[in-house]
Amino acid sequence: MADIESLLKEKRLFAPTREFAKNAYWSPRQVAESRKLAAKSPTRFWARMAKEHVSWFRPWKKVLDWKPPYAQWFVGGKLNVSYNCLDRHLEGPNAWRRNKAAIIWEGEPGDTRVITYGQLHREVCQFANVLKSLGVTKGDRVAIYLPMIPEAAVAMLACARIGATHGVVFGGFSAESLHDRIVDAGARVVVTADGGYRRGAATALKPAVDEAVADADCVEHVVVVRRTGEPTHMTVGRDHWWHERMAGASATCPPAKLDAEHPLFILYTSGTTGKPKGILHTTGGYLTHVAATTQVVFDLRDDDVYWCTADVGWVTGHSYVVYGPLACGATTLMYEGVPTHPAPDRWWSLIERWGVSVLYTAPTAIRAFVRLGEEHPKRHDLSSLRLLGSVGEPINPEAWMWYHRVIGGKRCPIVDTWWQTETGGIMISPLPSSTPTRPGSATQPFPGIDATILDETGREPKPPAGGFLAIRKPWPGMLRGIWGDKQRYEETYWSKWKNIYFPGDGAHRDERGYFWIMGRIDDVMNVSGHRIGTMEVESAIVAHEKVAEAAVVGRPDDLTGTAIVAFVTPRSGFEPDRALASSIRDEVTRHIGPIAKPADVRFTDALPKTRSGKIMRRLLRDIAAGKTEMGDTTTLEDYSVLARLRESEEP
Ligand code: 7RM
Repeated sequence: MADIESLLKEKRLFAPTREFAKNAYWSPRQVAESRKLAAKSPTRFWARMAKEHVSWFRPWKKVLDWKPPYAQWFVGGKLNVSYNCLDRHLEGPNAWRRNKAAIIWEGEPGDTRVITYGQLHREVCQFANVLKSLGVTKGDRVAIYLPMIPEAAVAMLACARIGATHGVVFGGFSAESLHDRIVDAGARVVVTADGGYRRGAATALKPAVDEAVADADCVEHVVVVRRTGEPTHMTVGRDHWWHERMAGASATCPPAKLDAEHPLFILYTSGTTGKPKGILHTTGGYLTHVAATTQVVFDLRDDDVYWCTADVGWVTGHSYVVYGPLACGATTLMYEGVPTHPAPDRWWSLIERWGVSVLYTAPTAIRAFVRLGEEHPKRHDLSSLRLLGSVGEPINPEAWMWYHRVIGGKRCPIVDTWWQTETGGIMISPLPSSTPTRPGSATQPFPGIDATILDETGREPKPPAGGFLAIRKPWPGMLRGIWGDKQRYEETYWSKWKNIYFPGDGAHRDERGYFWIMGRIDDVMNVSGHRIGTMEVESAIVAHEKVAEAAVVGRPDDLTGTAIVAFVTPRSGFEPDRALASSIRDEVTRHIGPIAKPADVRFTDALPKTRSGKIMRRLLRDIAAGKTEMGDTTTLEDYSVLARLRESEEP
């Protein structure tokens, strides 16, 4: 049952260039040494990372206290995340960073801000004092509901400075979603803005906050950043303008000396059923994991301009826009708006103008750019780029090759990084100086991460083979629980096998032992007894020259148990006709075999996605099965897609 067949045959291998290996933060020798140390003693390896990448006020007494499924890392250690991201870049040997850009920000309308480490430190201290003046103390929760503006990072770091636990809620979520998260976390303060810019227009945020807090008794104050300047209703006594409060705030605020296990943030992630889970992360282990992986996986150096395109409302924004890069003393770029405003080349223009050297983005964005055509990136000088990253979904080999050729100019290594909100940081990824990459594979676990594949009974099949992804040992960035729901934590992640973490993903390991993540296990289809990952069929379909994007699901079938249904978006300029449907089936047969040939090919101009770009296959399954009642659709990016999908049919 557990075997997930891998039918894709991707054999291309891209070795790191000698040039890259020579200059890397971790040379191939250091990679080999780290792997050796981590294999022998993961705790000694992580202790080394904690010493190298994090500054401590007081050293820990014990690296790991593991009472399954509860881990405590760096027990007895004291530190502060905001000190690590700011103060330590202003003193001692790194004092020169005071005037280095910490954040380069560009608003959608084209306004820009460059904030140095010295300035960021000042703003964070001031806002920490604003929070204190509103009665926020250590352990209190603060909700952050902001667009992609620097104040989002300032608010997060200010919470971290005084030991308040933040809960960032993506600015695209509705008032109802915001309400549920505020109430579940018991937030005393909400930090928001009048609005932000998206697709060329000012979109209001404050009305959603007013609605969300109307019957949320826990909320005492709301702080509002003025971003758009649109008329905004303020409730006297409860609501305060950010700029007014900041004007009177002192810029002196000593960082709280916090326990390594002090709660840093709660981030909500939707489960397959029921209400969203508040994933809890703490201080010392989390920072060690994200600082080390940022430095090593992205090969970050002081002269890099690093751009992770994720929103701060998503875990990637926490770990790899804010905490990881700032802990490394790097320059991190933030962009407020959509990739296609005012024109489809906005991202490439940003990269050219700011000299971005490391780009970290999601396959969904890459596929959207493939669809828009190469002429847009081709108009720009992208030669500043030296490393590319991918996260969020399996990247199909077709998109990988396009990223490599068109964006990376065939010279940049690509790190395909697998991880989750729950894991805190990167778990499986190439190390750019050393790992030969294969398009579509996240390759190998990071040192100190004991990842493998297991079957239902906990047996480890010998590669090449498929199975459930499993993490056998605790790691520093792991979630410490689900806020307020111990039982759900134990059941969701720790009940499949004894003392082994189950991420919910299926994976295949090839003859090199490389990992090929097949996505959520609920996305695996069983066709005539063959377990086929949706991702493989999608990869084959997207390899068709006239196809931009595809999502594949199963629907019940009397004969085969499950029949494959493909929802396909053609590239612009190509007719969605019968000839195309039939040549798509041929393409799948050629790449995988007739077993994977879709029974239905339905053309559509858009697919239902979450706001972080993941395809909502659950909804497609309902549509494919002809259901009209949909489950939870609150995370859907664009509601109108559903109606159009229901009408899509085989030509
Ligand atoms: C970082 C993030 C987690 C889920 C995870 C997977 C999928 C993420 C990859 C991937 C294949 C990857 N956090 N996923 N990265 N699948 N290759 N490189 O995305 O909590 O929002 O999602 O995303 O299914 O379980 S998340």
